[in-house]
Amino acid sequence: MAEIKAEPFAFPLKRDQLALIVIDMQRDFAEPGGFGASLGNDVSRITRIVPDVKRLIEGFRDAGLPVVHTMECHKPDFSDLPAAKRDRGNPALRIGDEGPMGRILIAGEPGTSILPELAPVDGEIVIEKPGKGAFYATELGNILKSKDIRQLVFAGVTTEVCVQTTMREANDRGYECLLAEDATESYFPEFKAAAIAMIRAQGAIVGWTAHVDDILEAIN
Ligand code: C5J
Repeated sequence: MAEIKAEPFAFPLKRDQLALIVIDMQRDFAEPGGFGASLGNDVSRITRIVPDVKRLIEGFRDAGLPVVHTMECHKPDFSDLPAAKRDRGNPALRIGDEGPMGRILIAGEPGTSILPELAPVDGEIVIEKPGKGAFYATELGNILKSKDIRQLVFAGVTTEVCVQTTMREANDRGYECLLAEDATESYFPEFKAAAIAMIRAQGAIVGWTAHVDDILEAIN
């Protein structure tokens, strides 16, 4: 059987059931003036993974495999933004406030868009999600079901928040999940390391982790 070199053991690859999910590679998390920076984070940590995320996306495109992009964002009238989320933390700019790249994490604003280097191409699925998990209040589950996708490779940010939440949602829904270690990042290196350890602990209790090179070698 085909496999991807992974931890804690090889990932059993079913190529015709595989898709890539790229979580929230948005300007608001990666550029000065966005949401991540307004929370006091060093956003340069996020931009450093862009070349590896790009290689992974291009590898899936070359292999003819589906690529799904997610964007964390809310409706301009806040109807999908609970007060508990807007009020959380102590940011210089809250979700919905006007910043240098438009209203923070609001659909259609410049800062909410995906980084231009990683922008979706025609035919790729883009999921706008109001939660941390990409299955909550979106069509993602139905879309994957309609394409008979059963295995998911994950990339994007941040490892311990939206990436890990979506992996856990996917695991509970029966998907086999693999995190691309060098194509995900956190503002906190210790949280990234902990999330990776948690995901693959206890015999891949949430999923597997692997390097981009090993994933690309297996799918192409
Ligand atoms: C956060 C995300 N960290 N995409 N969002 O607020 O992980």
